[in-house]
Amino acid sequence: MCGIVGAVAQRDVAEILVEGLRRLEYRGYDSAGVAVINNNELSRTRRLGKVQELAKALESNPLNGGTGIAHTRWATHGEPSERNAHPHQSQGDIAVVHNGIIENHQKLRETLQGLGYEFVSDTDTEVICHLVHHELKTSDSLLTAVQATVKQLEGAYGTVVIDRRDSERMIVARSGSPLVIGYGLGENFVASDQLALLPVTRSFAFLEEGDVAEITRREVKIFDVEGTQVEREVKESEVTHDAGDKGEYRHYMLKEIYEQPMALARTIEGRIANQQVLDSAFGVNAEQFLKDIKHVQIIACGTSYHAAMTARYWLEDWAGVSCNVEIASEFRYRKSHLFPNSLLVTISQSGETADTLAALRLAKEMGYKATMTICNAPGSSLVRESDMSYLMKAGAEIGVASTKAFTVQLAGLLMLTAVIGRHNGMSEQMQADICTSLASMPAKVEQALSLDDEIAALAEDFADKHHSLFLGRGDQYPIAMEGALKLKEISYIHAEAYASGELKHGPLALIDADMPVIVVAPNNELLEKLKSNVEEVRARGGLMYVFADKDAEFASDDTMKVIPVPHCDDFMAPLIYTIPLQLLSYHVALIKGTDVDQPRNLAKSVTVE
Ligand code: HGA
Repeated sequence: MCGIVGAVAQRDVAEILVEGLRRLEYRGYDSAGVAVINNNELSRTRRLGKVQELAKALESNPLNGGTGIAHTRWATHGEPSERNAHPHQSQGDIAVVHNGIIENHQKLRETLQGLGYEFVSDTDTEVICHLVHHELKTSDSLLTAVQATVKQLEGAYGTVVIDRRDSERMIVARSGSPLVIGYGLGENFVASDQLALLPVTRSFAFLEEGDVAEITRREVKIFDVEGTQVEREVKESEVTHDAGDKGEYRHYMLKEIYEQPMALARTIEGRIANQQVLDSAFGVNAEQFLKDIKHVQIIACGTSYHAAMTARYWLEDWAGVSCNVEIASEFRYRKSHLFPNSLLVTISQSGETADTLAALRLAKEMGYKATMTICNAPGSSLVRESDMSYLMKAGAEIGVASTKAFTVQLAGLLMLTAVIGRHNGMSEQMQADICTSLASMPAKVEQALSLDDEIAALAEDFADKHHSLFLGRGDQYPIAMEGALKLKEISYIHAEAYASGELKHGPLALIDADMPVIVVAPNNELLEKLKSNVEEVRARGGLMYVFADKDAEFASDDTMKVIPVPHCDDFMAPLIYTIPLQLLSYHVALIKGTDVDQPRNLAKSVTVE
């Protein structure tokens, strides 16, 4: 969330900074701003709204200067407004951008006000720039002033500080919110994600928790939490897919929905041999970690949580281990019980999800036998801090509503089921069947995508609706949850998901002709039970949209539209039934005219708790 970009160069950097913000905009888009130092003066431009508004302002009034910082915001403290947009300033000397939340901001604000500092925004961030300004009165450098400042901050921050009187450097600090340094030729950069800097460099070093760094054109000095100078490995970026471009697609979300066959094929490739999923899919030492696992605890948020919920059915049904799934923000703040031989699995597209990362750190303290992450970002904090990682090869996901990351997570979790199953006596036949299913997923997803036109027509029915209900059973229940989440995220239609056996325990009361009911109905062992639930809805005048296997024998009539989904096996069914639900939410959002890629109030890569 929120995007940070900073640069120290000999050339003017404003354009580089704004291009960086464009690439990070999906992480926050309520306001944007840039500040540069020119001839020892700070100039700043901020705008409410998207980066495009900032770019327009800079076109008419360009900013010159070789040292600068920029930010695209997802507000946590203070409404989205120009006044609250970053960079924030102190006394016209110091400028600061910040991702995260300063939890003790109120107390610091009062202290600083007592010292004569006047606050002009409602943000927690503003305390940082005044504190740095104050500390500079007794520090010998900007670096030491920032080091003294961060010692007083509670909460989370990725922050970049510049001082107009010292225009050759920027000081950056990380605690709980990621920052990456980009090394150029005679110029250096910082950003909250390497994606922002790909046009200017491919050499990156990730800061670790507690690091403070001093960046000049020629040099980067990094200090750890104790203040000791340290080296952080500089690596060439593995990001091959430059996601800056939507290509022929109208939205990133649609592009990413259509990329799923390719993303799945890439992710599965090289991870199966002799009809078995290789332990090495989860890292070099995975076999040693995985062989005695008897319990799996999965932690995730949002869409990743739905992938985890699906995997719980698989791990318990097929791999013979017990499995609990919990939302990260709940897990981290309660006492949970550690079962013997437990594996902790985190799932996160970005690898930086603040709650999930905190849950991982807690689990390590608790003594889990091993930790694993399923993640789409190779250098991310979750990957670096876990014993094992399953790297999804989905490519950058820019649409705020996750699509391809979800289906690739499901493929990874099915692979994990096969590997843990093998260590717990899963038959060779079942392992081979899973491998066959994995190999045929890309083609089957392609078939499901051909439902696009039919679903676009169906979406018209939803344009005037305010509520909807999604139903599924077994491992399709989390798919119903994911379908409901997609619809609410991008079309703002209230959508709830229920395990259909629960209908009679309450939600049936909601059924009427204004409440469309979406049902996912593969031809599995729960089909007859599901059919009874469908009849319960029909008997109460509900309007249903049933995504069903052609052999499931549902027929369209006045109260029910049946959309035939390509026949598929049980291993891939949750993944395949996800596709039409993604398309449905996309087309409903198009009709409603909402901002598909950047829905209101949301942002990608949730780096605040
Ligand atoms: N707390 C700061 C930064 C918010 C943020 O990092 N969002 O992802 C603010 O509200 O401006």
